[in-house]
Amino acid sequence: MPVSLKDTRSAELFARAVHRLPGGVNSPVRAMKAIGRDPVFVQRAQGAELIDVDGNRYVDYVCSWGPLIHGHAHPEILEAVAAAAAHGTSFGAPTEAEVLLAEEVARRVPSVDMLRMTSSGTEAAMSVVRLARAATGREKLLKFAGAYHGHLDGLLADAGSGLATAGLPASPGVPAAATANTIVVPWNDPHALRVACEQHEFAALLAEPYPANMGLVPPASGFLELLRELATENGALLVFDEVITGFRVAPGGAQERSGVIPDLTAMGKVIGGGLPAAAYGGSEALMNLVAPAGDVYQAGTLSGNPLAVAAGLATLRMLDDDAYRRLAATTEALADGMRAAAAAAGVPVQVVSVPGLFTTFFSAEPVTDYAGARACDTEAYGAWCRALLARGVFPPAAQFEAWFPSLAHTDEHIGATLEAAAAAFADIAG
Ligand code: HOZ
Repeated sequence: MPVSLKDTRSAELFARAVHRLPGGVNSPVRAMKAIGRDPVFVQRAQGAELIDVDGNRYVDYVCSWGPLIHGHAHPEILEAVAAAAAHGTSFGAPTEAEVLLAEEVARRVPSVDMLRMTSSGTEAAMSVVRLARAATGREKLLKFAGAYHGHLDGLLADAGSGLATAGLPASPGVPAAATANTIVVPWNDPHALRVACEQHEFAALLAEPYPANMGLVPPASGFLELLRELATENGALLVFDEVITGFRVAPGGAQERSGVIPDLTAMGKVIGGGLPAAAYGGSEALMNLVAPAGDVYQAGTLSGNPLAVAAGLATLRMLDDDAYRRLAATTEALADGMRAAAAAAGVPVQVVSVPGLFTTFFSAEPVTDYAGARACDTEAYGAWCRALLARGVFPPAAQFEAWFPSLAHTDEHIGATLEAAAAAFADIAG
């Protein structure tokens, strides 16, 4: 039974919203259906804290699902956006800041010499697929079960994130022809991967190098290396979707951390610093196939939008080695504390983390693939999340998502979170 928080301003807004917005929201996971309650409507946020329209304060671990690596309303980012806005909000013509951002990204991300900006991660994934098909002259794509690459038709098969949360194997409205060329393989299964590569000539092998849309399920040792090797052998391009991991798990993303370098990379979230921006990039040879340098058509009225570029540049410029050290320490403290709190309450969980991301799976067994993630006790996860919200912690409202600690989370936030988590574990154990 969904918990409707009667007589609250959130409840009143939700009652109105459902008449004007499907499910009352503009993106499905926000509805909090998967954790058995109605959504929280946000009034404002600062640093690591979110305040709802009823005045409740939460330590936020959604952080806009990843872009806010410096927390909410960081003064330097606000200043950069305000300065850009004062000069005009969109031109439909190039700006100096786009060149600076492209240079900064190319400096950080090993596979990227050139990039094209888009407004969302979905557009970046859609465009990178077109480019891979054009570059190889092939049509087939390999994706992993539980991976989510945005809501483009061809990649919605067995997808994670909101589809996993709703338990949908595919979305109605996607023509069979759109997924006919998509081969889905279980994550972390070298045999299935080899067999698929023997049977098909792929345009691209697509992977989130650290999948985080079925909860966080890192690659088994050697799996990314195998992916690289098989892509090359197959004549396919290796495409990493680093929309979540990019600029978060290391300055150059999961590819820098793992040392496995893809041919093309889709980026999003942190690159826009909380405003709508994303990008795809690769070598000069590949990227020069994109129009107008080449014939692979892709365009966007708000691509490289000056406000988003200003926010992205300010965000990246503050991400130095010390920032990555602090984010890793925060993540580790939270993950260790979650493990200890669950063990003390006798609740079987698997806490999986990489710097800047973690997931608490309600499972007695290690989770290594989508089947394992789907076997988790989502009812228990929902009950735990409701108990966390009641104690001032804002978790991702689905088992199939990652938690996003930020650089604004202090030791006090971590302490308060772990205290709430322990009490919430005790609640559900009881
Ligand atoms: N696609 C995001 C979760 N992986 C959710 C985006 C949102 O609801 O804002």
